[in-house]
Amino acid sequence: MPVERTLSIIKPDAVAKNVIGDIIRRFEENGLSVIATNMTHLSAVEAGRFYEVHAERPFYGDLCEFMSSGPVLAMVLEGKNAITLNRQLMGATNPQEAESGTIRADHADSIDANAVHGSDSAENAAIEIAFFFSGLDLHSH
Ligand code: IDP
Ligand code: MG
Repeated sequence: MPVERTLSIIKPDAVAKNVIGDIIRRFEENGLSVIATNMTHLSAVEAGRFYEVHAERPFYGDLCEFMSSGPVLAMVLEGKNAITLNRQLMGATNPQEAESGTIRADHADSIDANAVHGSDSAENAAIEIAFFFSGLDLHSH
């Protein structure tokens, strides 16, 4: 399995619930390393740029408002099969459909306030990592 990098975001709902540590523990216990972090509070415009692929979806406005409602923790995760592994640890977008033991099953309240973001492909991981980080900020270990 290839070593990959992926972007994870702990969303405003999970930051507010004080479960940053629990989420990072799951990543580390499953073989992913945190190689960059950035706690930031996105503006609605910045959230809109990040989620531009969803601009035509009916929930886009609500999504941008939610993602700019409080601080988030953006991270780069590195490890074997990191993109798919992170998506597995996250669980389904709708927490009611998320497998038990996943981050969203345990910490998400609804399909919009769903605790975490994770890149869905290698191409999007590269774009999303570059949105938050420069190459100088990535520290493999
Ligand atoms: P993902 O986060 O599991 O990759 P996407 O389909 O890429 O899911 O959607 C991006 C984000 O948009 C979701 O995490 C969720 O916060 C929000 N979202 C997706 N579908 C809906 C919906 O039907 N209603 C409200 N919000 C949604
Ligand atoms: Mg997505």
